[in-house]
Amino acid sequence: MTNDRGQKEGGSDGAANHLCCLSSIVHRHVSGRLVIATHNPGKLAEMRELLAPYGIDAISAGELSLKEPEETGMTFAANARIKAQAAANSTGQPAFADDSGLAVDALDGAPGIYSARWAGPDKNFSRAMETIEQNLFERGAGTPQQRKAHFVSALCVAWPDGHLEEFEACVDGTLVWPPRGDNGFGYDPMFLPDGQTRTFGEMGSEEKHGLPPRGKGLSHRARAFLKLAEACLDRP
Ligand code: ITT
Repeated sequence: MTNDRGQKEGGSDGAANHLCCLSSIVHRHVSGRLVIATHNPGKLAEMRELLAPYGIDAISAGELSLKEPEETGMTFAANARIKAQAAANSTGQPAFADDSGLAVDALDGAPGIYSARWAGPDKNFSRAMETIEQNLFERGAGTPQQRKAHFVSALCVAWPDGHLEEFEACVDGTLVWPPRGDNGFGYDPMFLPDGQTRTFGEMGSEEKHGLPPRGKGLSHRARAFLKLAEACLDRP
């Protein structure tokens, strides 16, 4: 049996299982030019910052006038794959995509994969945060314990030959109201990561990423990126 990455899986045959284990640990190295398959300027800036120390020549979907594919997946990983594969196929170059969002426990994981859509066509995240707050109010979620949430980031690098590298991570936190800080993007001003006193909106990007050597990765995107870097990038 092969999975959707073209890798062998399952089966009772010992050799096949051995192959399966090997294929899952053999990662493809990322070097040279990488298309950043996002149309979100906040995300683009963060992805560029994360890649900067690795000597990757990053070019954005916007600079290449790539069309935004429809995100029809039901998971973050599926949507990251759709975006990376669409960009790799239309440019003939490896492409890097992030699908991410905010999952609120008291809202049964909403907005989740629909986090961008809650901001409407004009991408109004003040309104999206108000919508979340209104929903929390209607559910009587007032205490910090009732306002737990996590950000998720699924990263995918896709090559035109079909090879995929996929990584996912999250960061837990609490939603504050009113929102605090003007830094970052999206829902950052209402997200207070566990163990911190400042929201992502109050942090500079260095603090939000929390990368080594000072940190172990703080934001969902930085944590997923560290997994990618470990598997596919040369040490800076
Ligand atoms: P692309 O698909 O072009 O990359 P997008 O904004 O539509 O851009 P997503 O579908 O992944 O991207 O939507 C994720 C949304 O979740 C995004 O618009 C943000 O509002 C929110 N989000 C993700 N990561 C975030 C972060 O680090 N800080 C704040 N909000 C974030």
